[in-house]
Amino acid sequence: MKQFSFLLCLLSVIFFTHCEQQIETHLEQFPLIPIANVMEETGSAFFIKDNTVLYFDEQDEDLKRTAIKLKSNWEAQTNNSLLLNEGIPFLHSKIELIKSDFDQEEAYEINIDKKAIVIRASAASGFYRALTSVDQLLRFQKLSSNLNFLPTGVIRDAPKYSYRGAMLDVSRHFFTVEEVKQYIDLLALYKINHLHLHLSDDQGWRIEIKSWPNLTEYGGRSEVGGMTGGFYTQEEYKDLVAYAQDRFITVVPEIDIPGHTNAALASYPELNCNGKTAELYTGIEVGFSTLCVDNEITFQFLDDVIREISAITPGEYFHIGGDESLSTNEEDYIVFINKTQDIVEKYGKNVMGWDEIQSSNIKPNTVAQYWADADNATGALKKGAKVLMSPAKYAYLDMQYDSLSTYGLHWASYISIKRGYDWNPDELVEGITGENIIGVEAPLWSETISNFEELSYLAFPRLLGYAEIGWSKTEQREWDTYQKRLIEHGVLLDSMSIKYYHSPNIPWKK
Ligand code: TNX
Repeated sequence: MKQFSFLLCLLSVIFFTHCEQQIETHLEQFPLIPIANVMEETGSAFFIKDNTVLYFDEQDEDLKRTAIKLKSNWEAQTNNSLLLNEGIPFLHSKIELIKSDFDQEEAYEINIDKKAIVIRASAASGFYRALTSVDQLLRFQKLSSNLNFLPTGVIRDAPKYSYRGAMLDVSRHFFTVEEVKQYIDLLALYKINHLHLHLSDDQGWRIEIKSWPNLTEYGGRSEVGGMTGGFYTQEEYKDLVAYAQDRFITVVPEIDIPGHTNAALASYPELNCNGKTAELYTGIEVGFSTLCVDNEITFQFLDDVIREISAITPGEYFHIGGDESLSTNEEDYIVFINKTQDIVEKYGKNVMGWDEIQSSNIKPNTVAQYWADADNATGALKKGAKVLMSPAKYAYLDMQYDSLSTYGLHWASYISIKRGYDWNPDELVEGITGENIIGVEAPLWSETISNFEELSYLAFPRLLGYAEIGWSKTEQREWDTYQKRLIEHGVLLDSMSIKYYHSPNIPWKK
């Protein structure tokens, strides 16, 4: 019998087919994060060989773009070449990209059988999300030193929410373009599709405004604890936006007004009610600064800032902050938000703002970002707006894990990895459910962190949980099975040299 199968194998080698077909595989056990809606295994293996051929319609730009990405990732992960629409079909195994109808742009399906991998989606973003699943499959196979095959079966997947975001505060401490790009790569791996950049605050102004150069020349020089700071030129910002866009991540710029404006007030005396420049600020108090509603120039300033940033921002949202304006009186606050939303509209964007903005006459296309006050969130709904869920008690990446955490604050809560994962946006605030919620965003304020390693400590691994809350169906989410997958992602993060927080509550692999 043995001799017979040896002979058979030899014969099949001669005829270019494979001998390894006996391997038993378990696609369903793959630790995908976010977990897919459907994963069904068929138990065999697709063998990864040199010269696999990727078939796609070259007339279709979405498919072309997908093919180029898949080729470079496949070759980097597997060390095997992937040919684009060339070679002899029945000699080589194949991958195929096919446009099909799906209800959602980001939906996709991956069919793996012994001879072929077929990826279907209706849009480039759907194909991209499929590629990140393939990427995780390849990475985990590699980690198990089995990267000569992939398990067969079907993955059918689509996001729960259309908006899955991460916010990074680059004002309290500045993060370089390279650091932000590194963060973007990781957001992409977990199917996050929005990066909200908190570009201005009391401690520093971080984006070049050509008509108001002192904002960055002077107001960009400070940060919490000192005078290093930094800022992005418009060219650098455009580069970041393009880098994110290439990963189907939309950048949402935030200019926080009317409070949180000390850096601007320190840069231009005319923005202050008393006409005197403020001092640069390097502490971490909030609520002491405000723009001056009575100065005509204030609204010229806002017009210039919003015009310049909107012109280099392809995404639909402009975030105007609006939080903790404790030094602005209520009437002035309402004037500020009302006038500023008109400017945002004039430059073709939709307003996003922290939940406080609902006290003004917000428009139905506004998104209120719920962080602290449930009444504000429901108030926004009454005005026809939608809500983005960022509850500080569950979703703030800058909250400490526990009282021993090296970095972070704890004014809202300690947020263990489990607490960060184990909540449901649809059930958190009475009256705010499904269709009122555009999605989930995990903000990372940077009072206590100043470089990528410190950022990683707070963001990882909790960010993976927010990615799953935003993408996966509630019925699919369950802490015990999530924890098992998370442990595998600990190994994956290690392999990428990402220093995540090794919570002692989780039995990580050594
Ligand atoms: C509250 S959340 C703030 C930020 C701070 C953060 C620290 C929000 C809209 N405002 O200004 O950085 O707490 O956790």
